[in-house]
Amino acid sequence: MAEIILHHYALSPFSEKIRRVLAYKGVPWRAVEQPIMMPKPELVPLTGGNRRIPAMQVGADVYCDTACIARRIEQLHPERPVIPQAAAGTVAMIEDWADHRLFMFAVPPTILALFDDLPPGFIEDRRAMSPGFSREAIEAAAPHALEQALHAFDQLDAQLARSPYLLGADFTLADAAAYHPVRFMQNAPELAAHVAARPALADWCGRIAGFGEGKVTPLSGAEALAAATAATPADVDGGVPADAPFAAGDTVSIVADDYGPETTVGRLVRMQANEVVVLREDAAVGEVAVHYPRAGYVVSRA
Ligand SMILES: N[C@@H](CCC(=O)N[C@@H](CS)C(=O)NCC(=O)O)C(=O)O
Repeated sequence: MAEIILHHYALSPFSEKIRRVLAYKGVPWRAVEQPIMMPKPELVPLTGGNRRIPAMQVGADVYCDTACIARRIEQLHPERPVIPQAAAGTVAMIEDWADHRLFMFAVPPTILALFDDLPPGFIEDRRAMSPGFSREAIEAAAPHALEQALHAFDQLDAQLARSPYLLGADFTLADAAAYHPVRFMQNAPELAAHVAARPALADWCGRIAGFGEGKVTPLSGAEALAAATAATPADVDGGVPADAPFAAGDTVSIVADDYGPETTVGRLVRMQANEVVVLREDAAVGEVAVHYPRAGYVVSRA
């Protein structure tokens, strides 16, 4: 089986969600360090447009969005499951809350606290993804966002006082999703104090951090592109059901419904309840299959 290549950067909260899953499972992976801002010339040839981090590559199959990435990892490496079958729906609902709601509460206070350490051009770069993103907007949003994040911390703390992980005795993807916004806030000492003040939440963070960095070895962006060029898409079965809004072979475009206007355009090969897959040709890497979750993405005829 081709190796798992994660395109990430250290500070990326969503990458941390996936790094925790890989570390928990003990799955070996290769890490490509991507820039924190555009341009990303060793990522975009793989995704066809999407700049968001992380992206996972397995040969010439490219998985965008952590919801899609986590489910493919679980399929490839079912040992030490993080999406137990009997709780798959609950996991997905907590994941959606954490990735979209808790994360959006974590961003303003954390960015404000770290503002002076941000690289030059960061705000302008992120404004291209989220119109209106500015220091003034962050300052205006931060008090309410922090209050909401602390309310979520209280809920997590109360639950974790009753069970080591959110769904019981074992770590699941629900924990990975709820952990990454909390971990992101811990980068600011004044926000980390809010975690430390909640004993069950702090212990849970310590347990998840304690998985360690996992079996990771670095890979250059050029090597990752070469791996895609050398491979052919392997995860493209499943087809498109007759009642789907598109037919196999239709050219469609895929774009996130929250932030980041970049689109991926390709020929539809799979459209299932949870996943949409297109094939596209790229001058740099040849044919690649690009995978997205259905949830959170708009698919339209290109
Ligand atoms: N829903 C996406 C969100 C990904 C996301 O927002 N990633 C951030 C980094 S943690 C990002 O791409 N920021 C812009 C960038 O890195 O260029 C997922 O689950 O993967």
